[in-house]
Amino acid sequence: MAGKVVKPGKGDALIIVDLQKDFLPGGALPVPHGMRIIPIVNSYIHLFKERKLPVIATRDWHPPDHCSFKEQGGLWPTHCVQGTQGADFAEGLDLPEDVIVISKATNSDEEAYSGFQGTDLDEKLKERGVKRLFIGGLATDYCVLSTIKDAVALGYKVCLLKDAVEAVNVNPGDAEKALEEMESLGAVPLSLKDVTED
Ligand code: VGL
Ligand code: ZN
Repeated sequence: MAGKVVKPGKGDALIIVDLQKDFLPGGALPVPHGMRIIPIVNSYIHLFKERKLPVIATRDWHPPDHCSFKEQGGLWPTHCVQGTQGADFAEGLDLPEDVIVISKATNSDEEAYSGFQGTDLDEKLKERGVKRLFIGGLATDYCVLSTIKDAVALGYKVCLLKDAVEAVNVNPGDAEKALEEMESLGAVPLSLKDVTED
């Protein structure tokens, strides 16, 4: 779409979903090519900070016996255990000093893919007058998808940062399916050039 320029301004916020070591190559639940998005996410961060707009980073923050782990009968290898290195934000990620960190899936008996589920994210956004969210991170087909579904349901306008997401792709085609679903819900797909071009 030529000429699609969206300038982040008042009422906008950036949400970086689960850009943590365990979701990157070498981690416990690596997203293939997850590293690719780090410099791009950093460019979005710099743009939002320049404009004094809120930057939020969600993190998967599980207790050691979380129900999503295979040992507990869940789907996933043990990952993002609270306080471990794997749960740290990615190396090279330029989170600002005043980043708002949202920890999720912190109860043993409850899975939470969405950054809104069981957190005060909605409250924090409303306090700051946020109406539109620019969302990227990991993984397209799980936590990004769920966060965007909840954001739309809560009435936020959503821009999907298409160049700043990567998928787990447990089944081939999951990424495409998730992208289609998010767009059909009304999430507007954008790339860096759409927010930086004059
Ligand atoms: C995620 C699987 C398990 C994600 C979190 O951040 O997308 N995926 N826990
Ligand atoms: Zn998890």
